Amino acid sequence: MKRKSLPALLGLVVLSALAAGVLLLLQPSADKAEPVSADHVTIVGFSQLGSESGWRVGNSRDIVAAAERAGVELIFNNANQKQENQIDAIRSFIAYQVDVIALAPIVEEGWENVLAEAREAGIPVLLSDRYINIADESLFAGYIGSDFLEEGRAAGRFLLRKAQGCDSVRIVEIAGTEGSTPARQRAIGFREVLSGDDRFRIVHSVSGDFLRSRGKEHMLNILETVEDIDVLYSHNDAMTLGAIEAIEEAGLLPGRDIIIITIDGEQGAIDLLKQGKINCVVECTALLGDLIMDLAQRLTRGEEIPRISHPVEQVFSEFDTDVQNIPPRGY
Ligand code: GYE
Repeated sequence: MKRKSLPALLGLVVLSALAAGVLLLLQPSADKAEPVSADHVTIVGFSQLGSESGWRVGNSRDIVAAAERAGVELIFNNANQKQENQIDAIRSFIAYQVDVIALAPIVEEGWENVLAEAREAGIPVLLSDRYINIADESLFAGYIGSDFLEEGRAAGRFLLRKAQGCDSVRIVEIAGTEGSTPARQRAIGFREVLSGDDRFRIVHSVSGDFLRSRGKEHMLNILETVEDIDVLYSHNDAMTLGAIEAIEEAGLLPGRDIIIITIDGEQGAIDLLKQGKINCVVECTALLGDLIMDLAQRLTRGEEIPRISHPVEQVFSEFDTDVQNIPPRGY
Protein backbone atom coordinates (compact mmCIF):
# COMPACT_ATOMS: atom_id res chain seq x y z
CA MET A 1 0.00 0.00 0.00
CA LYS A 2 1.29 3.47 -0.83
CA ARG A 3 2.04 5.73 2.06
CA LYS A 4 -0.71 8.30 2.45
CA SER A 5 -0.13 12.04 2.39
CA LEU A 6 -1.34 14.00 5.40
CA PRO A 7 -4.53 15.20 3.65
CA ALA A 8 -5.22 11.64 2.56
CA LEU A 9 -4.69 10.47 6.12
CA LEU A 10 -7.02 13.06 7.50
CA GLY A 11 -9.52 12.00 4.83
CA LEU A 12 -9.34 8.47 6.15
CA VAL A 13 -9.92 9.67 9.66
CA VAL A 14 -12.94 11.73 8.59
CA LEU A 15 -14.39 8.79 6.70
CA SER A 16 -13.98 6.33 9.49
CA ALA A 17 -15.25 8.79 12.06
CA LEU A 18 -18.35 9.42 10.00
CA ALA A 19 -18.89 5.70 9.52
CA ALA A 20 -18.63 5.27 13.26
CA GLY A 21 -21.15 8.04 13.80
CA VAL A 22 -18.84 9.99 16.07
CA LEU A 23 -17.76 13.56 15.88
CA LEU A 24 -14.25 14.04 14.52
CA LEU A 25 -12.09 16.07 16.87
CA LEU A 26 -8.72 17.09 15.61
CA GLN A 27 -7.20 16.95 19.05
CA PRO A 28 -6.86 13.42 20.43
CA SER A 29 -10.08 12.18 21.94
CA ALA A 30 -9.91 10.63 25.40
CA ASP A 31 -12.90 8.43 24.68
CA LYS A 32 -12.51 6.10 21.73
CA ALA A 33 -14.17 3.21 23.50
CA GLU A 34 -17.52 4.05 21.92
CA PRO A 35 -19.12 1.20 19.98
CA VAL A 36 -18.31 1.18 16.27
CA SER A 37 -20.77 0.36 13.54
CA ALA A 38 -20.54 -2.96 11.69
CA ASP A 39 -19.15 -1.32 8.54
CA HIS A 40 -16.47 0.66 10.36
CA VAL A 41 -13.12 0.45 8.59
CA THR A 42 -10.38 -0.06 11.16
CA ILE A 43 -7.40 2.28 10.79
CA VAL A 44 -4.09 0.90 12.01
CA GLY A 45 -0.93 2.97 12.35
CA PHE A 46 2.04 0.61 12.14
CA SER A 47 5.49 1.69 13.27
CA GLN A 48 8.03 -0.66 11.70
CA LEU A 49 11.53 -0.42 13.14
CA GLY A 50 13.51 -0.66 9.91
CA SER A 51 14.48 -2.91 7.02
CA GLU A 52 17.68 -4.44 8.35
CA SER A 53 17.09 -8.03 7.20
CA GLY A 54 15.22 -10.21 4.74
CA TRP A 55 13.07 -11.21 7.72
CA ARG A 56 12.11 -7.58 8.29
CA VAL A 57 11.36 -6.91 4.62
CA GLY A 58 9.18 -10.04 4.55
CA ASN A 59 7.46 -8.94 7.75
CA SER A 60 6.65 -5.50 6.29
CA ARG A 61 5.31 -6.98 3.06
CA ASP A 62 3.17 -9.42 4.99
CA ILE A 63 1.70 -6.64 7.15
CA VAL A 64 0.76 -4.57 4.09
CA ALA A 65 -0.77 -7.61 2.35
CA ALA A 66 -2.65 -8.69 5.49
CA ALA A 67 -4.16 -5.21 5.89
CA GLU A 68 -5.45 -5.39 2.33
CA ARG A 69 -6.87 -8.86 2.90
CA ALA A 70 -8.61 -7.74 6.08
CA GLY A 71 -9.93 -4.46 4.64
CA VAL A 72 -7.93 -2.47 7.19
CA GLU A 73 -6.68 1.03 6.35
CA LEU A 74 -2.98 0.89 7.13
CA ILE A 75 -0.70 3.82 7.79
CA PHE A 76 2.78 2.33 7.62
CA ASN A 77 5.93 4.07 8.82
CA ASN A 78 9.47 2.72 8.59
CA ALA A 79 11.71 4.19 11.30
CA ASN A 80 15.02 3.20 9.69
CA GLN A 81 16.47 1.78 12.91
CA LYS A 82 15.87 4.89 15.02
CA GLN A 83 13.73 4.80 18.15
CA GLU A 84 13.11 8.54 17.93
CA ASN A 85 11.55 8.03 14.49
CA GLN A 86 9.26 5.40 15.98
CA ILE A 87 8.22 7.80 18.73
CA ASP A 88 7.51 10.51 16.13
CA ALA A 89 5.45 8.06 14.07
CA ILE A 90 3.37 7.07 17.10
CA ARG A 91 2.73 10.74 17.87
CA SER A 92 1.51 11.30 14.32
CA PHE A 93 -0.77 8.24 14.57
CA ILE A 94 -2.24 9.76 17.72
CA ALA A 95 -2.77 13.08 15.95
CA TYR A 96 -4.54 11.24 13.10
CA GLN A 97 -6.69 9.40 15.62
CA VAL A 98 -6.09 5.92 14.25
CA ASP A 99 -8.12 3.15 15.87
CA VAL A 100 -5.12 1.03 16.85
CA ILE A 101 -1.38 1.60 16.96
CA ALA A 102 0.86 -1.38 16.23
CA LEU A 103 4.49 -1.06 17.21
CA ALA A 104 7.50 -3.24 16.38
CA PRO A 105 9.84 -1.71 18.99
CA ILE A 106 13.52 -1.61 18.11
CA VAL A 107 14.62 -1.82 21.76
CA GLU A 108 12.89 -2.68 25.03
CA GLU A 109 13.44 0.53 27.00
CA GLY A 110 12.10 4.07 26.62
CA TRP A 111 8.43 3.75 25.64
CA GLU A 112 6.70 5.04 28.81
CA ASN A 113 5.91 8.57 27.71
CA VAL A 114 4.64 7.94 24.23
CA LEU A 115 2.51 4.96 25.28
CA ALA A 116 1.01 7.07 28.05
CA GLU A 117 0.13 9.63 25.35
CA ALA A 118 -1.59 6.90 23.31
CA ARG A 119 -3.57 5.82 26.34
CA GLU A 120 -4.52 9.43 27.04
CA ALA A 121 -5.87 9.59 23.48
CA GLY A 122 -7.82 6.36 24.03
CA ILE A 123 -5.89 4.45 21.35
CA PRO A 124 -4.92 0.85 22.15
CA VAL A 125 -1.39 -0.27 21.32
CA LEU A 126 -0.39 -3.71 20.03
CA LEU A 127 3.22 -4.81 20.24
CA SER A 128 4.38 -6.70 17.19
CA ASP A 129 7.50 -8.89 16.95
CA ARG A 130 9.58 -7.44 19.84
CA TYR A 131 8.65 -6.86 23.47
CA ILE A 132 9.23 -3.85 25.72
CA ASN A 133 10.29 -3.38 29.32
CA ILE A 134 7.80 -1.09 31.02
CA ALA A 135 6.59 -0.80 34.62
CA ASP A 136 2.92 -0.50 33.65
CA GLU A 137 2.20 -3.33 31.22
CA SER A 138 -1.39 -2.14 30.86
CA LEU A 139 0.01 0.55 28.53
CA PHE A 140 -0.23 -2.02 25.74
CA ALA A 141 -3.15 -4.27 24.91
CA GLY A 142 -1.25 -7.32 23.72
CA TYR A 143 1.88 -8.82 22.15
CA ILE A 144 2.07 -10.77 18.90
CA GLY A 145 5.42 -12.38 18.24
CA SER A 146 7.79 -15.24 18.80
CA ASP A 147 9.05 -16.80 22.00
CA PHE A 148 12.70 -15.76 21.70
CA LEU A 149 13.79 -17.58 24.86
CA GLU A 150 12.47 -20.79 23.36
CA GLU A 151 14.31 -20.05 20.11
CA GLY A 152 17.58 -19.74 22.03
CA ARG A 153 16.84 -22.97 23.87
CA ALA A 154 16.10 -24.77 20.60
CA ALA A 155 19.47 -23.62 19.24
CA GLY A 156 21.14 -24.95 22.41
CA ARG A 157 19.29 -28.27 22.21
CA PHE A 158 20.45 -28.77 18.61
CA LEU A 159 24.04 -28.19 19.71
CA LEU A 160 23.74 -30.63 22.63
CA ARG A 161 22.70 -33.30 20.18
CA LYS A 162 25.28 -32.39 17.55
CA ALA A 163 28.08 -32.37 20.13
CA GLN A 164 27.48 -35.90 21.38
CA GLY A 165 30.87 -37.50 21.81
CA CYS A 166 32.82 -34.20 21.72
CA ASP A 167 35.07 -33.27 24.65
CA SER A 168 35.15 -29.54 24.11
CA VAL A 169 33.12 -27.13 22.00
CA ARG A 170 34.30 -23.57 21.33
CA ILE A 171 31.44 -21.30 20.30
CA VAL A 172 31.37 -17.81 18.80
CA GLU A 173 28.16 -15.84 18.99
CA ILE A 174 27.08 -13.01 16.70
CA ALA A 175 24.20 -11.39 18.54
CA GLY A 176 21.39 -9.08 17.43
CA THR A 177 20.73 -5.44 18.26
CA GLU A 178 21.75 -4.60 21.81
CA GLY A 179 18.77 -3.86 24.04
CA SER A 180 16.30 -5.69 21.76
CA THR A 181 14.20 -8.59 23.03
CA PRO A 182 15.35 -11.17 20.47
CA ALA A 183 19.04 -10.45 21.13
CA ARG A 184 18.61 -10.61 24.89
CA GLN A 185 16.43 -13.68 25.03
CA ARG A 186 18.15 -15.68 22.28
CA ALA A 187 21.36 -15.30 24.27
CA ILE A 188 19.74 -16.33 27.57
CA GLY A 189 17.85 -19.35 26.20
CA PHE A 190 20.96 -20.73 24.48
CA ARG A 191 23.12 -20.38 27.60
CA GLU A 192 20.39 -21.86 29.79
CA VAL A 193 20.47 -25.15 27.86
CA LEU A 194 24.27 -25.42 27.73
CA SER A 195 25.03 -24.25 31.25
CA GLY A 196 26.17 -26.96 33.61
CA ASP A 197 27.98 -28.79 30.80
CA ASP A 198 31.53 -27.51 30.89
CA ARG A 199 32.40 -28.86 27.45
CA PHE A 200 30.75 -25.76 26.00
CA ARG A 201 32.55 -22.40 26.02
CA ILE A 202 31.33 -19.21 24.37
CA VAL A 203 34.76 -17.86 23.53
CA HIS A 204 33.61 -14.69 21.76
CA SER A 205 30.33 -12.76 21.58
CA VAL A 206 29.70 -9.57 19.62
CA SER A 207 26.64 -7.65 18.38
CA GLY A 208 26.12 -7.58 14.62
CA ASP A 209 22.91 -5.52 14.81
CA PHE A 210 21.01 -8.11 12.75
CA LEU A 211 22.81 -6.83 9.61
CA ARG A 212 24.39 -9.01 6.94
CA SER A 213 27.28 -6.57 6.44
CA ARG A 214 28.16 -6.67 10.15
CA GLY A 215 27.90 -10.45 10.21
CA LYS A 216 30.54 -10.61 7.51
CA GLU A 217 32.80 -7.94 9.05
CA HIS A 218 32.68 -9.59 12.48
CA MET A 219 33.31 -13.05 11.14
CA LEU A 220 36.34 -11.88 9.13
CA ASN A 221 37.72 -10.37 12.30
CA ILE A 222 36.83 -13.39 14.45
CA LEU A 223 38.55 -15.78 12.04
CA GLU A 224 41.74 -13.75 12.42
CA THR A 225 41.64 -13.38 16.17
CA VAL A 226 39.85 -16.39 17.68
CA GLU A 227 41.44 -19.83 17.56
CA ASP A 228 39.79 -23.19 17.00
CA ILE A 229 36.20 -22.18 16.37
CA ASP A 230 33.85 -25.15 16.42
CA VAL A 231 30.48 -23.42 16.27
CA LEU A 232 28.95 -20.16 15.08
CA TYR A 233 25.69 -19.27 16.83
CA SER A 234 24.19 -16.32 14.98
CA HIS A 235 21.02 -14.57 16.13
CA ASN A 236 19.61 -14.11 12.61
CA ASP A 237 19.95 -15.33 9.06
CA ALA A 238 21.10 -12.02 7.60
CA MET A 239 24.21 -12.02 9.82
CA THR A 240 24.69 -15.73 9.18
CA LEU A 241 24.70 -15.26 5.41
CA GLY A 242 27.35 -12.54 5.80
CA ALA A 243 29.42 -14.70 8.17
CA ILE A 244 29.28 -17.64 5.76
CA GLU A 245 30.74 -15.44 3.02
CA ALA A 246 33.62 -14.64 5.37
CA ILE A 247 34.12 -18.31 6.28
CA GLU A 248 34.25 -19.32 2.63
CA GLU A 249 36.62 -16.47 1.77
CA ALA A 250 38.91 -17.83 4.49
CA GLY A 251 38.91 -21.19 2.69
CA LEU A 252 36.86 -23.01 5.32
CA LEU A 253 33.74 -25.10 4.82
CA PRO A 254 30.68 -23.75 6.65
CA GLY A 255 28.60 -26.55 8.11
CA ARG A 256 31.65 -28.83 8.34
CA ASP A 257 34.71 -26.95 9.58
CA ILE A 258 32.43 -24.68 11.57
CA ILE A 259 28.97 -25.79 12.69
CA ILE A 260 26.44 -23.07 11.88
CA ILE A 261 23.30 -22.45 13.93
CA THR A 262 21.02 -19.60 12.88
CA ILE A 263 17.59 -18.18 13.64
CA ASP A 264 14.76 -16.91 11.36
CA GLY A 265 14.23 -19.26 8.42
CA GLU A 266 14.61 -16.92 5.44
CA GLN A 267 14.69 -18.72 2.11
CA GLY A 268 18.42 -17.95 1.74
CA ALA A 269 19.21 -19.80 4.98
CA ILE A 270 16.97 -22.75 4.13
CA ASP A 271 18.78 -23.06 0.78
CA LEU A 272 22.14 -23.25 2.60
CA LEU A 273 20.73 -25.81 5.04
CA LYS A 274 19.80 -27.95 2.03
CA GLN A 275 23.39 -27.57 0.74
CA GLY A 276 24.86 -28.58 4.10
CA LYS A 277 26.42 -25.15 4.74
CA ILE A 278 24.10 -24.48 7.67
CA ASN A 279 23.41 -27.19 10.25
CA CYS A 280 20.38 -25.80 12.03
CA VAL A 281 17.78 -23.09 11.34
CA VAL A 282 15.47 -22.22 14.23
CA GLU A 283 12.31 -20.79 12.74
CA CYS A 284 11.10 -17.33 13.71
CA THR A 285 8.21 -16.51 11.47
CA ALA A 286 7.92 -13.06 9.90
CA LEU A 287 4.31 -13.69 8.92
CA LEU A 288 2.52 -11.88 11.73
CA GLY A 289 0.23 -9.68 9.59
CA ASP A 290 -3.03 -11.67 9.71
CA LEU A 291 -2.86 -11.98 13.48
CA ILE A 292 -2.13 -8.27 13.92
CA MET A 293 -5.05 -7.24 11.71
CA ASP A 294 -7.43 -9.67 13.41
CA LEU A 295 -6.51 -8.39 16.88
CA ALA A 296 -6.67 -4.76 15.73
CA GLN A 297 -10.20 -5.28 14.42
CA ARG A 298 -11.22 -7.01 17.63
CA LEU A 299 -9.82 -4.14 19.69
CA THR A 300 -11.70 -1.65 17.52
CA ARG A 301 -14.92 -3.54 18.26
CA GLY A 302 -14.11 -3.28 21.95
CA GLU A 303 -13.45 -7.01 22.39
CA GLU A 304 -10.95 -8.61 24.75
CA ILE A 305 -7.79 -9.99 23.15
CA PRO A 306 -5.11 -12.35 24.48
CA ARG A 307 -2.16 -10.66 26.19
CA ILE A 308 0.36 -12.84 24.35
CA SER A 309 0.01 -14.53 20.96
CA HIS A 310 2.95 -16.71 19.89
CA PRO A 311 2.93 -18.19 16.38
CA VAL A 312 3.65 -21.92 16.05
CA GLU A 313 7.26 -22.43 14.93
CA GLN A 314 9.64 -25.29 14.21
CA VAL A 315 13.30 -26.18 13.95
CA PHE A 316 14.84 -27.22 10.62
CA SER A 317 18.12 -29.10 10.90
CA GLU A 318 20.41 -31.64 9.32
CA PHE A 319 18.80 -34.23 11.62
CA ASP A 320 15.51 -33.93 9.68
CA THR A 321 15.02 -36.52 7.00
CA ASP A 322 12.97 -34.23 4.76
CA VAL A 323 15.17 -31.12 4.65
CA GLN A 324 15.06 -31.10 0.84
CA ASN A 325 11.26 -30.79 0.98
CA ILE A 326 10.92 -27.71 3.18
CA PRO A 327 8.28 -25.66 1.38
CA PRO A 328 9.17 -22.20 -0.03
CA ARG A 329 9.30 -19.60 2.71
CA GLY A 330 8.11 -16.53 0.82
CA TYR A 331 10.84 -14.22 2.14
O1 GYE B 1 15.19 -12.32 13.84
C1 GYE B 1 15.81 -10.44 12.56
C2 GYE B 1 15.24 -9.09 12.48
O2 GYE B 1 12.91 -8.98 15.76
C3 GYE B 1 12.52 -11.27 15.41
O3 GYE B 1 14.74 -8.85 13.77
C4 GYE B 1 13.01 -10.01 14.85
C5 GYE B 1 14.44 -10.07 14.37
C6 GYE B 1 14.73 -11.12 13.31
O4 GYE B 1 16.05 -8.16 11.96
O5 GYE B 1 16.12 -11.00 11.33
